[in-house]
Amino acid sequence: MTKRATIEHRQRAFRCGQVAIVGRPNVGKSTLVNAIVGARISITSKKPQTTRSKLLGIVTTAEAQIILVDTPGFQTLHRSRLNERMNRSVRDGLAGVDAIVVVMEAGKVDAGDREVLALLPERTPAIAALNKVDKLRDKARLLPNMAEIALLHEFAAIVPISAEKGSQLDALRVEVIKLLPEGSRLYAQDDLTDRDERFLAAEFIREKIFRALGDEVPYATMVAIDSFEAERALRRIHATVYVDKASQRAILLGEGGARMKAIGSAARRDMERLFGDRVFLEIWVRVKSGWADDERMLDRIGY
Ligand SMILES: Nc1nc2c(ncn2[C@@H]2O[C@H](COP(=O)(O)OP(=O)(O)OP(=O)(O)O)[C@@H](O)[C@H]2O)c(=O)[nH]1
Ligand SMILES: [Mg+2]
Repeated sequence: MTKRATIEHRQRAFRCGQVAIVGRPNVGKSTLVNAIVGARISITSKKPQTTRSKLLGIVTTAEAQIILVDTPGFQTLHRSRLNERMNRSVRDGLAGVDAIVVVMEAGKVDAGDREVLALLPERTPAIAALNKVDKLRDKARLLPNMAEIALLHEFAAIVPISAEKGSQLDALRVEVIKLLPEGSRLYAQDDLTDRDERFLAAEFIREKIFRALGDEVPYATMVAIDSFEAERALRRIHATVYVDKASQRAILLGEGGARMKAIGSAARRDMERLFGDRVFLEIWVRVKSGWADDERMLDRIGY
């Protein structure tokens, strides 16, 4: 190798590291993870507290492998074993990462954002991603907003983005890669996530429930996969959706089971897209009061 080639090689040393994505509920963390990874692996909805547990989103380019740690939004309102686990998942997500991306909504800093900023470990470099710029009517608010945020924490960069529209994601990725240590990749080139198909299947069902129903039922819902069999080009999946009360079961089923059927079809289409094979999906709905405080159930789901 000539001297020049060696220098170029050094300049282009491969980087690999873990990046925690944190922020208050509903700011668009999971949408951002999906947008950077380029596949829908983390479920999203208009409702807060959609993500319940840590999940990795992995993206490998010619120069780096970025391992994104999607976390639940930090919970301050309700108390249950599930919520305690969700907060633990945020704290665990922050521990031992190489960098942090704090997602906030462009144009405002609220009390929830401040609570998240207070959790940031001092030594880990952090970037502020100001999401949903597409929603910000008065673009003149952006500069003072960035100035305000610069005073709240020592950020390596502050990048306004739209995870949904895909704007400024390249700029964000460049800033993220700068913070990663040199090193070879930890996951295979084409890995998208650390979670298995079983977990993702349960999550797709939960996503459709979050999207289809009001403010009560999604939070009273948990999805368990009873069996998951891969035959040639077919996944045969049996799932149970648990709810807290009989009234919620009736809402979820809808007239003649129509609502649950629509939820199942939508979830199945997502599974087929991600798994690349046909899916046979059967879903039962059962009542199990107090599941959110049942440690054994939470363990079984992988929350
Ligand atoms: N207009 C707009 N909406 C966005 C953008 N990014 C995310 N959203 C929407 O914001 C809502 C919340 O997105 P999620 O990705 O589920 O948010 P989250 O931070 O992961 O939420 P939790 O997991 O509940 O903490 C969804 O309805 C998204 O479609 C964006 O850039 N612009
Ligand atoms: Mg989320």
